[in-house]
Amino acid sequence: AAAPSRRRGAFIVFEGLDRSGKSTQVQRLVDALNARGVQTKGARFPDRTLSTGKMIDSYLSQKADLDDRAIHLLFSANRWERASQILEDLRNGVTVVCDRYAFSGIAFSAIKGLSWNWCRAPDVGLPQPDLVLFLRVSPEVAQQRGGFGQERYETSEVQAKVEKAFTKLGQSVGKDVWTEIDADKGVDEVHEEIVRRVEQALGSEALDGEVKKLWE
Ligand code: Z5A
Ligand code: MG
Repeated sequence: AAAPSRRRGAFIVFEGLDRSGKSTQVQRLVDALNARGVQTKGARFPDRTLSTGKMIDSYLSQKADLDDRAIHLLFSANRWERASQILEDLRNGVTVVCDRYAFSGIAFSAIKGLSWNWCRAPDVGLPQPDLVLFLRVSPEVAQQRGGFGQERYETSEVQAKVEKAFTKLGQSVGKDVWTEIDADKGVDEVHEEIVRRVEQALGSEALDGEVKKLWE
């Protein structure tokens, strides 16, 4: 007998500024989906456990300096190191919820003056998210969640520029994929809003077809 047709998993990405609550909400969503029987795994970028991740970690913690282009390519390579695993999980019906992705890659490099197209090129062809949840936090609220850490990019100047770049990225991928979430609210309220949006994505016909390739 023919095997019953099975829908693939959904690829859900979280983006947002420092302390917008991405890691908190990724964990909440992974737990909530698994609890209701939707097999789900978490992922994160940069993945500091991968070989490229060790160099990225040295750069972010300001132990090492790298050329702007070199670090950009490392962040992209870090995603490619994980891409085949993500694709395999999605094809096996597992939903993948990911903390940051290529949009962070472009935003943080473009603000240094590298061209938009140059920044985008190495990520072309990666698995395309079915849904990007952009957690929008206001600077005042982020400030209340604790001061900036010691890592590179953790300054209000950088965060303000990155915010503009994210807005442009959202406009470039379209409203069916990119959704903004008001992340000034409490953890539970934000989680509920996310679950509503994710339920729509899980019901989409897109999950009957192949995973698309980003920007191809
Ligand atoms: N980067 C790059 O340049 N290129 C790339 O390609 C990629 C990344 C992928 C490290 O990222 C840096 O790498 C990052 C971008 C760059 N630089 N910056 N900025 P990371 O993911 O390792 O670090 P991060 O995400 O920026 O920082 P974060 O502090 O982990 O933020 P978060 O995950 O969004 O927030 P959180 O840990 O869930 O929450 C922060 C605190 O607020 C915590 O105490 C929570 O308990 C609290 N919280 C969370 N939600 C709420 C609500 N709703 N109310 C009240 N309090 C809350
Ligand atoms: Mg985080």
